[in-house]
Amino acid sequence: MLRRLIAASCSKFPLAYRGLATATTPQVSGLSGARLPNSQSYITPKLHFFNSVTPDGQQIPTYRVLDGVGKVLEGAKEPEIDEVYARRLYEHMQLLPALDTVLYNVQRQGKISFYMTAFGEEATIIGAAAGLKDDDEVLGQYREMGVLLWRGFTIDNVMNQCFGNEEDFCGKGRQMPVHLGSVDHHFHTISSTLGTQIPHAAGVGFALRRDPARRGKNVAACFFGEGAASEGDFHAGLLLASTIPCPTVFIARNNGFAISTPSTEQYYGDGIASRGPGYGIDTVRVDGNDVLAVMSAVGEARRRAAEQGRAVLVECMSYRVGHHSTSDDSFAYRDRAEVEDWKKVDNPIVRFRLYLELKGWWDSTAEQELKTRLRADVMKAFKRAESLPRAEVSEIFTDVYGGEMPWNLKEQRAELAYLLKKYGNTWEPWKTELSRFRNKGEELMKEAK
Ligand SMILES: Cc1ncc(C[n+]2csc(CCOP(=O)(O)OP(=O)(O)O)c2C)c(N)n1
Ligand SMILES: [Mg+2]
Repeated sequence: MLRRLIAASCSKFPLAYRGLATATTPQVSGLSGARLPNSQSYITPKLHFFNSVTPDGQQIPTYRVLDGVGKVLEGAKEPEIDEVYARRLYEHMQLLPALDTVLYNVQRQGKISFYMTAFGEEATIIGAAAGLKDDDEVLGQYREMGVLLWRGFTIDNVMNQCFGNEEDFCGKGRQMPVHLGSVDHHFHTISSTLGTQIPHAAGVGFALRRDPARRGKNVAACFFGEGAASEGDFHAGLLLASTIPCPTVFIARNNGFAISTPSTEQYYGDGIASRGPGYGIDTVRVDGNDVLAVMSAVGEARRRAAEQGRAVLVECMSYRVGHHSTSDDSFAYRDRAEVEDWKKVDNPIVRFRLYLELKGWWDSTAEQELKTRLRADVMKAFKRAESLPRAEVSEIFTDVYGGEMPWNLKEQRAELAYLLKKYGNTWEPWKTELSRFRNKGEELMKEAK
């Protein structure tokens, strides 16, 4: 009878209760070796509470390849990369602060509305980018511009998006700066509503698994901060990805802060990594300031995810050296000295440079040349982006819906056309604003009735 009941419930709930279908006849008794009906848990007479996923009750260890001065740790497996590849990693790590420094200041001058830096997280972001395949689908949070740059997204593309000019192919100026996206680079458009990308990434992984052309070849890679992991969407996403299951690599950037809230106030357990085993997900914690460790861990995570069609979780430990965004002053909630110490004591860029120097692949001349070149490239792109007009005003109504424009947008478009015709050439504030757009709103004015 019990068996028939189990079989009936299995056919109703084929996914979540699949484990029941294979369970042997339940033997709930005090005998050793007995099993409960829906679990492989063994029976014990000892009353034992636990609060750790490690057998010895210690915190989950942190995987590292390089020590603090760029030497390979004894017993660590050094990734097989040649000089060209190692320099490419380093140049991309250096490109991030080159862009961040200029764009942060450009925002301060009022030329762009907003900006977010990746100071301190260069190894996490570039290492993860290198561990993935360039056509894996990436769903980022907002600090992962480096993944796009690694995939060939240009400095001009970044500048155009931040200025929202007519060459901003990510969103034609309709998104805030750093809310990047590119179909060609398999990088889904950023939505900074925290956590939303996490269940989406489970769905993207599922879609990849269902596509015969990409099954076993590609994974979805989902980045999020330890703060975003406090959202319900984190739990929904991981549960979904583990039960369906989906080839999704979840990459937690644990940088110590969610704006002013320190990570210690985001969780009481052992970071984000301890949650993976709760969902039956293979998990690893990595030194996020060690680019080689991140690259190896994410590389192995993606291999497992693609091969097994299952989710994997990687927690990268780092420290957010910059302010949260241009809307934040982090010295209101942390000591300046703490930040200065982190920059010196564990700087991901310096650590990797020391590794390159030990290999004989880098020296101070190369360093100087790189910094000069990057600065020149960034400044050139900045000046160009600043000089370009915004897209036509009418673009505000395009691209959200496919097919015919819905009636409410048609109405709004007609109303704006009427207002532009009435005030656009006479009222000074509108005139000035319109001068920044291609064709100064004329294409809409012509439609005015
Ligand atoms: C749903 C939601 N709640 C609050 C915010 C405001 N907010 C923006 S970023 C942020 C902190 C996120 O911290 P974390 O996930 O650790 O990422 P980090 O900024 O450290 O990279 C908060 C609270 C938001 N964008 N979305
Ligand atoms: Mg954070």
